[in-house]
Order: sequence, then C-alpha cells, then structure tokens
Amino acid sequence: MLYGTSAQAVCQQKTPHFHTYEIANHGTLWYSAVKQYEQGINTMKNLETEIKTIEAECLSELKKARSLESLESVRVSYLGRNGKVADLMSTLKKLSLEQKRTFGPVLNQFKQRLTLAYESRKDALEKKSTSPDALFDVTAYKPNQMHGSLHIYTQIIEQLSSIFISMGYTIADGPEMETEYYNFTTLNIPEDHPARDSHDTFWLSQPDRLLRTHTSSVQAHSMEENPAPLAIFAPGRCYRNEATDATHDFMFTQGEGLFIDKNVSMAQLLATAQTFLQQFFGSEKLKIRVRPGYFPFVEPGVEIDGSCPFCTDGCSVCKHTQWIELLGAGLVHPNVLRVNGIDPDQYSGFAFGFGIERLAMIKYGITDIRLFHSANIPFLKQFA
Ligand code: FA5
Repeated sequence: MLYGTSAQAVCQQKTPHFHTYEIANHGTLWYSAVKQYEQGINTMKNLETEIKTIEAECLSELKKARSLESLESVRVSYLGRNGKVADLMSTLKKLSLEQKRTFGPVLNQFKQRLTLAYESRKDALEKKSTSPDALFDVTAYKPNQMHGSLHIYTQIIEQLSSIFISMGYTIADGPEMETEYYNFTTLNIPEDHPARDSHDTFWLSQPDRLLRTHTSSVQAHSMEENPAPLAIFAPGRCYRNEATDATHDFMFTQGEGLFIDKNVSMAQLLATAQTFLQQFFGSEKLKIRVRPGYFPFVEPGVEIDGSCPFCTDGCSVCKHTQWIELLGAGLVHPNVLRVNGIDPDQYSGFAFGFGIERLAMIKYGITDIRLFHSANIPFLKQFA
C-alpha cells in the first residue's frame, strides 16, 4: 500500500520543498502514487483514490464556508498557486509523455470540477449577502418611520387582565360562535323569555348557533371546566344586531368576572368592583354606588356606577351627574350554579360584566365607539 512510513521518508528526501503538513497529508499519497507508477504498479487506481479524497474534502469545506472570506481561504488551500490541486499538477512534469497523456486529462477534469463547485458556492454566498434579508438590520433606528404598536383593544385588555390576575383571577376564554344553551339557557334565560329578544341576536344559518351577545356565556364553560371554588376574568368580543351610534356598535368587547366560593357576599362583590375600578382609572378616590338592576342570571342584580374620575362637581364625561354607569353585576343565581353542577347550598358567587370600550372611552376621552375598529391611523397613533 501507499501510506507507509518509508514512503514518507522517501518523499522527504527526494522532494525537500514539500512542507511537513503536505507530506503528512497529500504529498505522501501523490509521491507514492508516482513511485508506484514508475514501478509499474496499479498507479491509475491510486491516483483516483487520491483525487477522490481531496475532492471529498474540498467539497465538504466549500459547503461549510458561510462567508465569502472563509470561501476564499478554501479556494486558496485547494485551487491556489500552492494549493493541493497545484501540488498534484506539478507532479505531471516528472512523468513520461505516455503517462502524461493518461494522467493529464484526469487531473484537468478534477481541477475543473473543483473550480465549478467553488464558483457555484461563491454565487450562492454572493446572492445571500445582497438579499433583502441579509441587509435587514434589526437594530437600525429610523426615527421618522411609522412604527407598529399594540392596538388600543390589546392594551386595555392587557391592563384589565393584569389587574384581575393581581387579584388571583384566571383569564378565561370562550367561543364567539355560541349555542343558545351557553348564551341563554344556562344563564337562567328560558326559551321564550323576553330577555332573549332584548339582546338583538345575530342568528347563524346553522341550527342553534348564534354570535354570542355577551361574555356571560363564558360562565358555564368555566364552571364545566373547573371545579369550585373559581375566579375567572373573561375579556372578549360580542355581537348585537343593533343600529350603531357613537356609544353602540354591532361588535364590541366585554369583560366578565365570575367568582365562586363558600359564603360569598355582596360586600365582596362591591369591594372587588371598587378595587378594580380604582386601579383601572388610577384613582384611589373613586367610589362606587349601587342601584337595583335586572339580569336573569344574578339575584339580586345590581348596576354599579363609579364616581367620575375626572371631576368633583360635574363635567362633560359624567354629564354633570358626578356618576358614571360602569358595571352590571350581582350574586350568581342558584339556578345557574345548579345547572352547571355546583351545589348552591354549599357554594355561592358573584358575577359582573362591563363594556370594555365604554371603560376605555371614559379613561381616554374617546367620543365615538366606532373608532376602535375603524383602522383610523391618527386615532390609533395616539395609543402607539
Ligand atoms: C350584559 O351583557 C350582562 N351580561 C352583564 C352582566 C354580567 C350582568 C354579569 C350581571 C352579571 P348589558 O347588556 O347591560 O349586560 O351589557 C353590558 C355592557 O356592555 C353595557 O353596559 C355596555 O357598556 C356594553 N354594551 C352592550 N351593548 C353594547 C353595544 N351595542 N355597543 C357597545 N357596547 C355595548
């Protein structure tokens, strides 16, 4: 075989210009190949082995090169003036004419293949380095460029959610395309009850399907999924088939709170409502007042007003009454607990719901609810 210590020794003696590195790698193989040819041993086969080895190495290094700089150093080491291909080529001159005729074309084709592989890798790297992706600088700061930002809906829902999370609530979700059961029946609103009509429902073409009219529909989903006690806050989109004006829309968002435990009282509901409203409006002085209200799924039901966070003696926001209507609420009706598998003799609870746009409109002085989904850039920019 070619790869013996004696072959290296011969190589070192006879070709002193070879570097030790080259001897250890390819010079040895090539020199031995020439010797074997001279000695009439199967030289062609050995040369092919040598070419295959160098070619495989070179192709693998070309593939690994990730930049034009590293590609250039691969080129120099294989295709450069003193590279491995030139080394092989230089041995040609030691051969007889007949041998040159045999080996010349083999070596030339070998060099051509490596050159082509190098050029195609170079093309690919050059294309990559000028593609828009490569030129995209994520750190570039362009002060006059329009920036994306969170929509006012997202910002308000995040604010509300973090207040309820800080009070130990879990954020819950439910489908916007609902069944009558979750939107009405489970909420103690039997068929033919006039409360169903008051919601101006969008009915869908599938039987028994509607767009939820309120987030109270999430109550039953949450009670089915979680055993009592539970505390959830469910923000989400609702739909009502209503004529739109500055304070009413056919699509709006509500936030729903549901708290179920043993011995839950109205006092806990009111303390929760006041704490949440104080935090949302950033006003510790905010007070609440309660009026009777009717919602079939709570008993007793109440409407909770907040003292105007912007004035002490009346302003345009509170329409000079010093109070603003904010929440519908009450203690969960025993029928609602029962139908959802919770024993009303053991557990009680409170629920509340509010329009998210309404709270945001009060907080930020927004005068038309339709702006929220208008894609009106000057409006949205105020919250960017
Ligand atoms: C309800 O929807 C009850 N589910 C709230 C509730 C939950 C009561 C839990 C008791 C216990 P109401 O229909 O009043 O209630 O709607 C609540 C709020 O949603 C309203 O005060 C208003 O801010 C908002 N809202 C209702 N309809 C529209 C509409 N068409 N456009 C914009 N906001 C609306």
